[in-house]
Amino acid sequence: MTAAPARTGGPADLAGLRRLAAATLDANWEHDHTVPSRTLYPHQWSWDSAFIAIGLAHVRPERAWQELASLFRAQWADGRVPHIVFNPALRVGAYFPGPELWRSADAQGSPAVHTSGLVQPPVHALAALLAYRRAPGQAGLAALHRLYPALVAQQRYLADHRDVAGDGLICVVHPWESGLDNSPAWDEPMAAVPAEAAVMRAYRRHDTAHADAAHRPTDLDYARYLAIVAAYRDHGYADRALADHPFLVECPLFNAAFGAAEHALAEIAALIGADPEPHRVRAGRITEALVRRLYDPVNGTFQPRDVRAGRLLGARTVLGLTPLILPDLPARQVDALVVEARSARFGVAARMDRPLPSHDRTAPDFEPLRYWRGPSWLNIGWLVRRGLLAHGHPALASGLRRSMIGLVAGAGCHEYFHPDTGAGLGSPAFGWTAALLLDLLADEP
Ligand code: 9WN
Repeated sequence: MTAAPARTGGPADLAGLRRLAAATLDANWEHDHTVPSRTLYPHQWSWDSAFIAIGLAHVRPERAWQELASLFRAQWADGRVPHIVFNPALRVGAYFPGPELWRSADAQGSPAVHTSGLVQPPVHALAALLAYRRAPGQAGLAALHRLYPALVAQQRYLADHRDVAGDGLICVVHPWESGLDNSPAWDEPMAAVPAEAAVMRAYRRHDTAHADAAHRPTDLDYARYLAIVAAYRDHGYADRALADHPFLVECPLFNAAFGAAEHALAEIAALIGADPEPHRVRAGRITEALVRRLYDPVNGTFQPRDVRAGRLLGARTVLGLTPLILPDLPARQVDALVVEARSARFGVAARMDRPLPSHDRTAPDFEPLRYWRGPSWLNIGWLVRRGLLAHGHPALASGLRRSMIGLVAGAGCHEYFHPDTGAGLGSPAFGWTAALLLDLLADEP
């Protein structure tokens, strides 16, 4: 198999890549936020906006703050930050499922604008901190002051409403909340959700009109996605009745982001004159719960927990590596994750011959073209690289960085990439790919 393209040598190449990424973010800017993609995802997405703000801080810092501010204007009264904020100017059918399916206006505490009722990994406090570090100054500090209470409320919503098992970890109630929608991690709990692919005949999927259907979730996946949305929506998106909800999973990435957010909030609190201590205490508790509940000592990686079935899920996906972003992850788990990252399953190396896949490339259900079932994604690589740097593995971090830059150099700012050839897949001109590339280019080695 061919390596990820290595056309990243000279400064001219790098300057060209920087221009491409900045132009992509400019082209996706929509009055007060950035769309992930003009074709596939024309509204505002929660964790996309966080990653995008990190990139915007390099080129247009004022937009980084606008990006986060516009997202948090759609925060619900209970503190949840919705995973989609719909742009009212777009025609019906611009994205499926649109506002008519979510019906957020009928739910208590929803904002004036239409949104989904789900959340996504809380990477926003980290994004705000990194944006500030990249572009410090009065405007940034004022933005941190404004954002801090909203970021605290986001964490409080999760802690107070989503710790369904009472073990200190957050449950995702839909695969869309994980951000890795059709990851093999969710195959088991999804198989238990009653639905038939035929229900999709009643709807028009928007994604398969813009991307190859073979690269996207299946109709049966979508039928189940809709069934889970309906179950949540029909309870007014209230979390009281979650014990009977059809999908309840503790995800390692979501919970690692939840813990990393407390670490970031501690630093933000110190910057704006608030008390960092409660954030440090909470961060420590989250890391401890993650290790206790989701670490699998036999496989030496983190696995999601199916709360309904009461057991760890077996698929060995890239989700398992992401707790590396926690600065206080104990050495035993760090060492195990480094072994897992370097294994043939994920191939992280000082000189990588192929990009980091989203699923164990030795597994029988590895699919190199289908979305989160194999392809390589920049946001995940960016998180894993941060973790490797934080835990003293600069050579591996540098190999991963070069591999990610090589992907964009070879294929452009695609949504995801073929995990063997590096070919661009999904949407071209994708927001977080452009944004995180800017961050990687600025952050040597
Ligand atoms: C559903 C916007 C989002 C990302 C997710 C990614 C994909 C949506 C979809 O696109 O999800 O939320 O329609 O497939 O899986 O991580 O935030 O880029």
